[in-house]
Amino acid sequence: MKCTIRIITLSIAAALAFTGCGKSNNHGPATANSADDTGGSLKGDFGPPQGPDIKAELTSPPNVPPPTNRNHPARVIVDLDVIEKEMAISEGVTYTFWTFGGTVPGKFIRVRQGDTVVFNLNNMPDSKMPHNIDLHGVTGPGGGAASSFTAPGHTSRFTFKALNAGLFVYHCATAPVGMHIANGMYGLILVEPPEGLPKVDHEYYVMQGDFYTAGKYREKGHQAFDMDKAIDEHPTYVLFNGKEGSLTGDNALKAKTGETVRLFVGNGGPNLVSSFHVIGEIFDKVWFEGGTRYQENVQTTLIPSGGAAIMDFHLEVPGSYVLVDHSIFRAFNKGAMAILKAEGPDRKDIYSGKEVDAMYIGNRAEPNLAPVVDAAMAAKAGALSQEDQSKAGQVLFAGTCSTCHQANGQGLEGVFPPLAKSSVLKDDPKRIVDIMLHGLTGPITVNGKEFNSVMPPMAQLTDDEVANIGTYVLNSWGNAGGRIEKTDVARKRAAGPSATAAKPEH
Ligand code: HEC
Ligand SMILES: [Cu+2]
Repeated sequence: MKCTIRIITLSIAAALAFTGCGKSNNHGPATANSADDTGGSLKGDFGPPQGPDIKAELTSPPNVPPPTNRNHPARVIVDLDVIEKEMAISEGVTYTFWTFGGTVPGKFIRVRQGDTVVFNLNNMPDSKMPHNIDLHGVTGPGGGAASSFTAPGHTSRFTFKALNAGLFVYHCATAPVGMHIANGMYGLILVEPPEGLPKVDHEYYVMQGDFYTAGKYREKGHQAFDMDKAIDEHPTYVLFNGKEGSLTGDNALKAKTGETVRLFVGNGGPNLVSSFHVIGEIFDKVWFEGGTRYQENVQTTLIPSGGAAIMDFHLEVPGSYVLVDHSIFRAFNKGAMAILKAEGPDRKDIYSGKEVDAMYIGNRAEPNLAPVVDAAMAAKAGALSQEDQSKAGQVLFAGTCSTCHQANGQGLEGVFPPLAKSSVLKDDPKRIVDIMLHGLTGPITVNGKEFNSVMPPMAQLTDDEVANIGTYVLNSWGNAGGRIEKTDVARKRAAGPSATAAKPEH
């Protein structure tokens, strides 16, 4: 069977004679690439370690350690600290993460196939929990888990030989395992094939994870882990590198046109499978599932929970490329978005231009939510002013409403009604709350002109957000002023769709 596939491939390519069959491809069907050009290798023990011990260079995301550049197996010492710490998960939202090395995902580890890895796991004295590590690149029961179980203030050591090349996930496997992973305890270890990977200009480390907080998406303040949401697989956040905005705005990944970029992408889960995609790019090569073979010319690659993939692509056209989980609500409503910024001269022959990124992703790429956080802090201190609310509302309006009603509130002739000097809001200012929560359909006359279209409900907004947007709109563009309080919103939300809001269609 393998033989037949091989013959077909060859005959299409160049009508070559029946030669290759049998001597190669004993570990998978032939694809466009043969065993010779994948940089691939079989399971292998290349003998005892040679030369002096090497201390592994570990990097924090999105950085990747340099290639090992070795032609022999070595003894490599890995020192990894387990640190429990509070960090931002979104603007103005904190979460107590459990980490390998102080970041989510944990430190990137890079070794060579055949290396003997001596692994020291140090659990910080101020940790509250015991932890351990299961590396998917380990051959042996538990992947290191039992041997590395470490109480707070203790250190464990175990040694393994990296027999298989590939990109592997590691994670904590201490009970409750799901909770340890959901709190950020995962990372990647690359076991290079003996000959290394093809050279590229940039290598980056990106890892997806799903998070379960007691509060809603972007609800401010410190958020606790929510076990019920985790069991139900209903994440509040789906993130790259543990924080909304970790790879957008000033933190975007960078490259130049004419360069080749390699992404090492892992998925820590604990629950979701990622449909990983880069908007506006095609992966030239994907080492799917982090294995030895690559697929070519791929749009979206599936990365299972506890899996990884390597993708290479060449940059031709300058601009912002958006990395997303193409299960797309996760990108726009749960944070699964990162940016790769490519600089260089225009290539109008390949792409005409007209930057539409801003319309596509709204404010989600820019970490400019500071006024929103300020308003949340003020509200907490009991000193929220109408001014604070308006400033926060302006930022939220830009991200949520301006696509249709436009940044200047003028709407679009015949399609989206104006919010500026709105006659609807003049008659009933608080109706804006109903409209945001429940949407609006059917004929409506605004400033003497009739509209008959659909505004979808914006139920994903928190009560604070609705109050702030409403206050902003009422105090902008010649509207009559006034203020929407959070309690107004809570009341309307509890009351359900009123007569003024969208009615379900029958
Ligand atoms: C996807 C496009 C879209 C988005 C996004 C949107 N709206 Fe609307 N909005 C509409 C449409 C269409 C109507 C008219 C619906 C109809 O014909 O019944 C409307 C009507 C309104 C009205 C009543 C008419 C008027 O002009 O005063 C208000 C108020 C309003 N929207 C506020 C908002 C606010 C605030 C947001 C952001 C939270 C928002 N909209 C987001 C499309 C949108
Ligand atoms: Cu743990």
